[in-house]
Order: sequence, then C-alpha cells, then structure tokens
Amino acid sequence: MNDMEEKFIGSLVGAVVGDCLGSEYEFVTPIPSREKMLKTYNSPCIFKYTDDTAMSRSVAFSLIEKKKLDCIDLAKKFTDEYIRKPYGYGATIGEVFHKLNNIFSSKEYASITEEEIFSPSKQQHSGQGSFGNGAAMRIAPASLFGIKSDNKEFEDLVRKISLITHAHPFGINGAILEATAVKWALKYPNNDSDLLDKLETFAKSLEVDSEQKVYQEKITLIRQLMLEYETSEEDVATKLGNDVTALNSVPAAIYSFLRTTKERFSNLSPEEKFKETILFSISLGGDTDTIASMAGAIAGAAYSINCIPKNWIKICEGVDDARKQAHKLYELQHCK
Ligand code: R7I
Ligand code: MG
Ligand code: MG
Ligand code: MG
Repeated sequence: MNDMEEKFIGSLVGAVVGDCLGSEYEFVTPIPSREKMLKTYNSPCIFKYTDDTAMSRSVAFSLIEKKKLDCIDLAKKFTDEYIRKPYGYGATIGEVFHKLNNIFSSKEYASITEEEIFSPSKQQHSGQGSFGNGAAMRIAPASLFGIKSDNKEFEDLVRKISLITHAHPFGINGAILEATAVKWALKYPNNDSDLLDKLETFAKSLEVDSEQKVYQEKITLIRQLMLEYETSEEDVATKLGNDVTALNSVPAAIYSFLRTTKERFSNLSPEEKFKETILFSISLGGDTDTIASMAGAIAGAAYSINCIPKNWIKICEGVDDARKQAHKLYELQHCK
C-alpha cells in the first residue's frame, strides 16, 4: 500500500474514531480528565458511531457507486438511512428527510429533478437554511474524491453535497473549509502551502459579498492561538466555539489538528499527535462527536492510518467499512 492510500484510509477511519469516541461525551459537563477519558477508552466496550458517520458513509457510498456526484442518489441514500435509523441527528434536519421521503415515495425516481431535491433544505429555519455543522461533519469522502480537482470544481462538489440538507452560507462555507483542510492534510507534511493561508484565501472568496466576514475572523483567531505556547481548552472553546453550528465547530476542529504541528509537540510521534488531536478536541466539550470527527478526518489524513492507535481502532464501530470505502475512493482516483 502506498503512502497516499494510507492517508486516504487514515482520513475516513480518523473521522469514525473521532465520532465514536467523541459521542461518549457529547454535551456532557464537566468533561472528565484525560486520564479518566483514556481509562474509558481502555474498557472492552464497543463505541457506536452516530449520524456524522452514517452520513459520511452515504457520501462515500454514492461517490463510489456513481463515480461522480449524483445529488438525487445521495439524497435518497441520506433519506433511506435516516428512515432506517433516525436517532442522534440534528434537532431539525429530520424535516428535510421527511420532505425528501415524500418526494421519493410519490414520484417516479427518473422524473425527480435536482431542483426538487434542493428545495426542502432551502425551507429550513424560515427559509434561511440550516447553519448546523451537519454538512461539514460528513464531508471527508469528498476531499478524497476531489483530491485532483481544481479549487472551483472542488468548491462546487462540496457545495452541492451540502445543499441537500444545509442551505445557509455559514453551513456550506464551514463544509468547504473543513473539506479544504482534509484535502490539504492528505498532502501534509510535503505540502508547500500553509493551511491557514489557504483557508484564508478560500474564506475571503466565499465571504466576498457578505457583510459578515465570520470565517475570516475565526481564521484570525486560530492564527493568534497558534502563536501562543498553550491555551486552555476552556479558552479555545470560548474563542472558537464548540456547539452544533458550523461556525462554532469547524474552526475548533481545524485548530485541534493544527495545534499538534506547534514546535512544542515536535518530539511527539505521529501516533501521539493523532491521539493529542482527538483528546484535545473532545476536551473542548460541547459537540464533541462532531468536532472530534472533523478533527480526526484532518489528523488521520495528515498522519495516516498507521498512526491511529490500534486499541482505538478495535473499539470503534464502522472502522472496517471506512477502510473499504477509502480504498475504493483511492482506486477511483489513482488507478484509472
Ligand atoms: O446540522 P445538523 O445535521 O446537526 C448536526 C449535529 C451534530 O452535532 C450531530 O452529531 C448531531 O448531533 O447534530 O442538523 P440541523 O438540525 O440542521 O442543525 C443543528 C441545529 O443547529 C438545529 O437543530 C438548530 O438548533 C441549529 N440551527 C439553527 N438555529 C437557528 N437558525 C441550524 N440552523 C439554524 C438557523 O438558521
Ligand atoms: Mg453525531
Ligand atoms: Mg447528536
Ligand atoms: Mg455532534
């Protein structure tokens, strides 16, 4: 297996591990100490995945099966999965799936248009669309699939995957920035660009017509945090956020990974850096499964599958499927 395939697998498995381990503490207060957390993860239980992984699997499955983005197919896969197991999702996203389910059950599949598929998400939250982190949390497979796409193609891919459920620009832009971070990490450490510079350029273009430069402000905050030797989890959560909105979770996930590239961690092994990413992201509290899953996708891509602790891999549900899907996405992009 070559290095890039190991990074593909690391990314999807990293996302599953973050979701499974993080879901143990979603909105739990106070978050236990690292020691106690590690003890919990040493117990012989299986940690189940949640909606974050369920939706990522559908994204990967559809891209692999269709070899391109087919939004109608992907909307059907999201909806069928939600109907099969509707627990753990965001509080209002179910409305989208019920409307999509009505479309799929009342019309001939071949007659359904993309416009109809994108309509339910646009109606969310009085017509402004959702700014939850549900589009960002599921996006890693798109980074693998779009590894060779140019910026414009890649942005379109992520935007359309997001639009099926999330129509608010904050929800979509969060997904584009998370996807960009994962794609960047696949080329780390031999990447000649700086992640924050890249994200800033993207955020500027995404927010060019918007009065609120919300993601640019978060990127500035991450830059400041990167200059500090260490900042407490509490302060990071206050500055970057730790809730179910994309704006208050994607920056926290990106920082959780970037922090492990600080000079002070330079003597840690890649495996220790992966662990540090996950434990720190969970210690931020709040939406721990999603922040750890997004951070895990980036760190897994950067440090690769060999650096994800074997004892964590064993206890997380859904790792084998993630591995297989990553392998297929790799074949699709590198074995043509
Ligand atoms: O974004 P979404 O899929 O939720 C994902 C989160 C993750 O933490 C998962 O692990 C799971 O637990 O849920 O689902 P949505 O329901 O679209 O958005 C999540 C929540 O964000 C909503 O239920 C709202 O509370 C809030 N929200 C909004 N509130 C007001 N106005 C999202 N958009 C808006 C809005 O426009
Ligand atoms: Mg979840
Ligand atoms: Mg939940
Ligand atoms: Mg969550």
